[in-house]
Amino acid sequence: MSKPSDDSVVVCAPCVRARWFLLFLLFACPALAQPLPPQVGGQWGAIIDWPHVAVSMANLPDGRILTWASNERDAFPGGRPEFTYAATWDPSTNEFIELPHPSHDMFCASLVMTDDGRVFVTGGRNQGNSPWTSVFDFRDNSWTHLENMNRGRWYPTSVALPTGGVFIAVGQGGGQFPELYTPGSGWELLTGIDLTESLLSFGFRDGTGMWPLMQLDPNGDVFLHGATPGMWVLDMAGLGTITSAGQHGADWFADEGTSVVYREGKILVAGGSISIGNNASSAKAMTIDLNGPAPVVTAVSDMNFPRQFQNEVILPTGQVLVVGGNTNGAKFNDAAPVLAAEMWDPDTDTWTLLNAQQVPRTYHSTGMLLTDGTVISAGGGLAGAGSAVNHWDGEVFSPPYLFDANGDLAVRPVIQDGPGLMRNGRELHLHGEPGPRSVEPRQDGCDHPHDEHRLTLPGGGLRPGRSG
Ligand SMILES: [Cu+2]
Repeated sequence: MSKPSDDSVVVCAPCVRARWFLLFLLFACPALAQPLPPQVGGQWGAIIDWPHVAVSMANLPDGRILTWASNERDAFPGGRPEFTYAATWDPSTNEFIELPHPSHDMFCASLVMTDDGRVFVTGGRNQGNSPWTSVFDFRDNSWTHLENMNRGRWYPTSVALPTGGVFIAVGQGGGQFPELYTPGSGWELLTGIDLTESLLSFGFRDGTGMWPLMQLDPNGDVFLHGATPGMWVLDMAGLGTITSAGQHGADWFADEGTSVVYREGKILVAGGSISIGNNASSAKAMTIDLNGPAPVVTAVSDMNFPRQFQNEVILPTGQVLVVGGNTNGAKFNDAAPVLAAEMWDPDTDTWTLLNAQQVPRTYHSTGMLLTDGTVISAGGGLAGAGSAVNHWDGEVFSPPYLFDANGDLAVRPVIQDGPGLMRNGRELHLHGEPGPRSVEPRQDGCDHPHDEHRLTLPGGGLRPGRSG
């Protein structure tokens, strides 16, 4: 008997509602969650107490994770002395080292990793929109001030450039001109790049002009792709130029959604709001391919859940893991969290539902890949003392690839030798057992989730397992 065609299936509104209700029971309601086997749905670990609400997070070259909150561990009052509660966490020992910044409140600053492994932090807010620039050096656990930016910036987006410089744009107080940091010569306003038409004309409502979605393109330029309707290429040469690359045409508003470079020159944008006027979350996603003469935008499958404030993590397999977020799009609000993780496969354009975490990870939550192939999902809140939406904790997720067909921990491949240092554009040679074909030499910063980069190497995926 032939299979009925798709259009022979009548989908009624109550059926759709019933499907959503079942999904909710299975994945959004922890008391009723039916965990999938670990080789199918991954596995969440125990709750790890954290010394503050981890609003910002960076991974360090030695495997530790650096996080921070603001001038309080669970709040961000203005007008205080400049100070930030910060700490490193070592996943291998579960040891925290408190490393507060004594003179820069990095609350909702922007951060990137420089190619020497330092965390480069710009802006924030306390005594006003902050012009401060700080770097954290993992080698001696030090915070150091660099030269101030020309403008104070709160909620800016910064992009690390292959030249070693850092680009930064907008943020509250930042105005229409971005800035370029050049090692040795400091910050310069790029007055050739006026962001009025692309960003500021849309106002700062719902963060439209803050945390713009920006990624490095294959030419070393900055590609601006939202959350406003236009796409733009920003060239740093001289005082900079901005060139329109058309409209992405998305019929949703990706503000407070996520943008990640999942392959060379290919961006995945997912979630955010339904529209500028409707802040409820969207399940929609699209890819933007920057490898040709013009950006190619493709609508891809919807996520299983609408999400906003979620975190996306590029896995060593090249798949994209999505954790947390909420469906109502409300800030400082855990009324409608999405607890189930899901994973997008770029080869098949499918979103696979995974097991549910215990704690809502909504506004001000963070997530990142760890060096052993697991993922940390932490934070959420910073809503003031006693607030139920403050989450001073994190959870580690072991993706399905860490398990064998029986659900036991898989055998971990061993890299036998390789270079201690890898430079942009150079070949990397590794020898390993049982023959890894690609690695994940990435470093990230994550705050309000919007930037993550993956250096893709030709070949398949290294499939790590957990040792011990
Ligand atoms: Cu914030």
